[in-house]
Formats: sequence, C-alpha cells, structure tokens
Amino acid sequence: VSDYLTNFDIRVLQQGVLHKTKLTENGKKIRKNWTSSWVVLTDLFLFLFKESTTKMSAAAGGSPTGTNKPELCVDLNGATIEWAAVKSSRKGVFQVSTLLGVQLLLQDEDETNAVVWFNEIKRAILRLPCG
Ligand code: I3P
Repeated sequence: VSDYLTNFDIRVLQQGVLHKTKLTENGKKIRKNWTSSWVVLTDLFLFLFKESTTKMSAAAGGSPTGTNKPELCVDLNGATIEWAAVKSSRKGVFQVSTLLGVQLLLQDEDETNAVVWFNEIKRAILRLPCG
C-alpha cells in the first residue's frame, strides 16, 4: 500500500486493479473516460491511485513528496453500490455513488472478481452509520 496510507492506522480490506470512470463531476454528467486504477478498499474510504502506484512501486518509491497521493477518495459512509450492466457495454460493471454526488463506475472483466469487489464494498458500506 502507498505511504499515504501507512501514515495512518488504516485497515486494508481489499486491493487491486480495476477499471474506472466517473459519470459525473460537480453534479454534471461527463463523458466517460475509462482508465485503470489501483484500488484500495478500507473501512471508511475507497482510495483510487494511478495504476502505476502498485504495492511494490509504492514501497520502492514512497516519499513525502506527495507523489503517492490517491487521485480519488470515495467516502463510503452513506454511499450506495449497484450493478450497472445497463450503463455500459462492458462486463462486470458496478456503480458506486456517494452521499455528496460522486458517481463512479468500476469494472473488472473477470466477473468473479467483480463480484468479490462488489460484495466487499457493499459489506463495508453496510457497517458504516449511514449504510
Ligand atoms: C464512449 C466510449 C466509452 C463507452 C461510451 C461511449 O465514447 O466508447 O467506452 O462506454 O458508451 O460513449 P467516446 O470515447 O466517444 O466518449 P462503455 O465502454 O462503458 O460502454 P455510452 O455512451 O453508452 O456510455
């Protein structure tokens, strides 16, 4: 995991590469732009790092310069998650929406793996006060 997280006492529940695209930005619908991210699920947040920030490169290059900061922090408290087959031509796509209006599609072509991610994120959401 990134140095960003090892600075805190954060429990990592699951991590790996997923495809992601935002659906909205500041409440407005935006054009999809699918890219890969290194996704780290913790109790409170889903952190998305640029894909080059894998476990190993983070350990090797972790520095206080901020290069390892996540590109997106998704607040799971009050978030919702649902399968989103109708929102994409891709397989294994689900949507995470936050209380503050961030809408994200996440995808793993390996649908078994997509189900694992979906269930883990759902479980984390349900454990939280607004879940
Ligand atoms: C979009 C791009 C996306 C696709 C989206 C297209 O075209 O091909 O990958 O989403 O479909 O509009 P462009 O590159 O011109 O923006 P999926 O891969 O999720 O299907 P959509 O318009 O049906 O969302």
